[in-house]
Amino acid sequence: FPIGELIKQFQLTRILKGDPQTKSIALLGTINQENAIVSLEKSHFITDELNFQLEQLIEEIVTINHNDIYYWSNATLTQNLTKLPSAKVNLIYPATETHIKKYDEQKTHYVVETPEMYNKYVVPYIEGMKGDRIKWVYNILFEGKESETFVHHDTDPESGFVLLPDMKWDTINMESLYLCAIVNRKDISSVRDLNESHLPFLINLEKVIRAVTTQKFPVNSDELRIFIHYQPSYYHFHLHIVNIRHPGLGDGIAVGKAILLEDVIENIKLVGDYYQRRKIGYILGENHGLWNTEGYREDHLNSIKEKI
Ligand code: M7G
Repeated sequence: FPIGELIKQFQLTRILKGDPQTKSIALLGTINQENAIVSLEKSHFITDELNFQLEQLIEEIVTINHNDIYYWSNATLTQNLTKLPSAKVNLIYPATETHIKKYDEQKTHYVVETPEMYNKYVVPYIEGMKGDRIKWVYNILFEGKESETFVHHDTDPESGFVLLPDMKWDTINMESLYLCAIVNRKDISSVRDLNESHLPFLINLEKVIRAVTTQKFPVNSDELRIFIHYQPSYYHFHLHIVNIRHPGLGDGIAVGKAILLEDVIENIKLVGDYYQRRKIGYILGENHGLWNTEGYREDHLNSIKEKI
């Protein structure tokens, strides 16, 4: 597995973003003169492994100070690559401009997208974002990539999908369980494409995901958050399946980005063309391709005018 070799060659260009809340950092650099992004995230505690033996968890400890009944200190923790890893390290190499922009620190805006804005700006944007950018999706669906990790694979071209560990998950800590379901069909780019004709498909998807996930992992059905993103990074229909205890990295689970699958189903049940007719609000970074599309910003400002 070459990631260690690649990381050794990594030459730092600059820090893209650091987040003390998630204890993560994203670095831009080069490997063999090509751009690379390394993201590091410190691991959460795995309590069942430790069995709550504090002395096993703490390797070295030094007092900072104490006052009355209060003590504070710094410590190093026991770590173990297979059972107690100290960090999760992800690499994108070679990284494209789109990747760099996505991981870079940037100002964000709450955009209210009208159906007209969707047709005018988002549809052409989506077309440009297919192809090479979702190669990893087709690798999983049709080329057997990551197949050793599949939790579920139904090859039916209409109703089938793959359920597998998301690259955000360390695959060890159940509290941060994060799976990704990728559908075989290629005709759904985002929630905007979903209507009443998709109801049986979506209902079945949710049912199978819940059944398989709870069978395979020590998690109950009412401990799962199943959602999609709008705007997603990749315009091939997929779902995020996450332990409700996990607040997620960054804004992945925040309103203004995540939409519960159940909400999608219920909304479409009530109004078949709900997602074609309504305005949809979302948080968008200034580096996003849409924000930099001619006319988009003006239309966004017009669409929020009535709210101010
Ligand atoms: P998204 O909502 O399109 O974008 O979700 P986001 O990255 O802004 O959340 C795509 C999901 O697929 C994310 O949760 C990614 O972590 C995950 N993902 C992306 N890639 C490139 C891979 C991959 O190659 N393998 C796996 N297993 N998951 C991936």
